[in-house]
Amino acid sequence: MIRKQKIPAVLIAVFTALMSGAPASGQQTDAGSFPGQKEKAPGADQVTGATPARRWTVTGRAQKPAGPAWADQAVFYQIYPQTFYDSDGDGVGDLEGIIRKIGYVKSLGAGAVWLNPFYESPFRDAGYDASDFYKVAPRYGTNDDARRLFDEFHRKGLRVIVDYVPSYTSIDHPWFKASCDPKPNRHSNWYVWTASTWFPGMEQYRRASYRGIASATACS
Ligand SMILES: [Ca+2]
Repeated sequence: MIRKQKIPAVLIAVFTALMSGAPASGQQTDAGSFPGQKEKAPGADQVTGATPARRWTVTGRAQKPAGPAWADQAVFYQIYPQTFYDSDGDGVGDLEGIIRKIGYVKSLGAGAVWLNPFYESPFRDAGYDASDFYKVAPRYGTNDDARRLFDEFHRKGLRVIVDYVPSYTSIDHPWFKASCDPKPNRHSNWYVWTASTWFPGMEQYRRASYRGIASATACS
């Protein structure tokens, strides 16, 4: 059986709080519905964490979080490192390639760039499945390259935001591996452990996701 969407419980609680302004945990939010959901059984949209005392409700709604004023009017240029510019000819875009194209990005009128994930990852999910948030994936370069990239963008007057998704990690991340351990430890409840991540009304998405996917076990 596929283990899907292993979400660090602590982090998703924080994320939920940031998005909704609600307390980080231990409080129910208003129930909502998912796209395509025609009817909802009572309590069907509740996600229960690893301990009964910690419960969250996924509403499908979010409020715009507070952010810097400049972001409201900024023109962003999105860069997915892998397919942007390959500086060394190995077939994969890289941070050095991005650095070399800063002038091009600025010439387009952009005032900021949004960098998709460039962290260490097994790349089973386009790099969003980070296995180390503190290390640049070797295919993209080094941590020093990242520092130089930020410095160069700033030197040319462009802002940089990074795509950091703390509510999701690779199954190769040490936190997840520790959470798999049946022996209780500090990471045991960092992920939502459930028999199914699907809710009533989401059958169409479940069928689409499972189509053509072989069975796998995340904890092995
Ligand atoms: Ca390259």
